[in-house]
Amino acid sequence: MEYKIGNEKKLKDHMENLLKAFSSDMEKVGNIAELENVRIIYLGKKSFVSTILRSMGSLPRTMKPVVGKNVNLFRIEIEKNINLKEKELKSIEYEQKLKKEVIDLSLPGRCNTAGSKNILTQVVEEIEDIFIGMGFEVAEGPEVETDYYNFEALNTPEDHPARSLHDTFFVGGGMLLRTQTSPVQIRYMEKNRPPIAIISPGRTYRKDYDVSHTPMFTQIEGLVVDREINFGNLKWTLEVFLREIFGNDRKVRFRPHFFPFTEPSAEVDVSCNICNGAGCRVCKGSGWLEILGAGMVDPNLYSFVGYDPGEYSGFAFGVGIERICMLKYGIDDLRIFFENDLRFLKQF
Ligand code: 2NL
Repeated sequence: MEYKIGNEKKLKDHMENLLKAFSSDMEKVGNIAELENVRIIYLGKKSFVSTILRSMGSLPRTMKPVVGKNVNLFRIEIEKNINLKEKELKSIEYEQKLKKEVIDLSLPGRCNTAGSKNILTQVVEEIEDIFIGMGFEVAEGPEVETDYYNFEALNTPEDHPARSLHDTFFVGGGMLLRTQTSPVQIRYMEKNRPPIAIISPGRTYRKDYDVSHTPMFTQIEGLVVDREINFGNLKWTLEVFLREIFGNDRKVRFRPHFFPFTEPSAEVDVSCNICNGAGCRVCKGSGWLEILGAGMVDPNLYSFVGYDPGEYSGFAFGVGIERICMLKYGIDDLRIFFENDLRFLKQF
């Protein structure tokens, strides 16, 4: 935009024309991008304002204050209008954005369902808490075991049915999947001297599959060894445990049994909570539910871990968690614990 400065009148006329053109350009502006174009035309590097201010140095001395004052007023007027317009456009754009992004508060929210612990884990933790409350420690160990820890050190002779290929998963290299968690307790006794009171929860494995057996199941074993531990201590401990888990009104009874690793041994029943002892389908008419196996640790075992059987005695027990869960919650098929059906799992 070439411009020759004449006198003050000519300069003012020119600026008046420019302002008119500016006003009509501004009327056509509909958005920020268009406003930016107008700003470049009237205030940019090649604009009248910039060109004339750049050439101030070459003006006659008398003209300098005149041009400077008028052009600056002109520039301020243009800037004021552009800034006003910018504010206005921004608020319009903001309003439009708000209208477009309107939130419908009546729409249903996105649901994040929280996961939960498997019922078996919940029951294991409940049992752990009961025994921790009685001064027990929780011990854990490997699921892949040696024949020594799973059988030999547990007084299970070579020809015992529990050692047959039928029951045990052998994984090669002389290793097997533990059939109970007692190996954990043998390992614990090797490393610790009495007094000891431990429980060992964990997964165990046997080749079995029907409504009351799965090839993997969860077991908690317990072991107490000290001076003068007797069968009365075992009875009291298990009665406290069973009343805590099944309710205070349940009766507990001990029946003679056999295990290779305890002598004497017992199976322990609680009174049936469904028929209250009268006899029903769940307790098969007996009024009692078989819950766990237990006994006094066979003194032979102490020779494997270096305890003196003349000095120490102890008791041990083993309980299947799936069975506890089934009886506690009235579940009649054990396999459902491992099928990962959310309709089942979500109930707990
Ligand atoms: C059952 C029976 C039982 C044991 C496990 C045990 C462990 C050691 C020494 C002696 Cl280290 N005994 N464990 C004792 C009696 C019974 O489990 O029916 N389990 C489901």
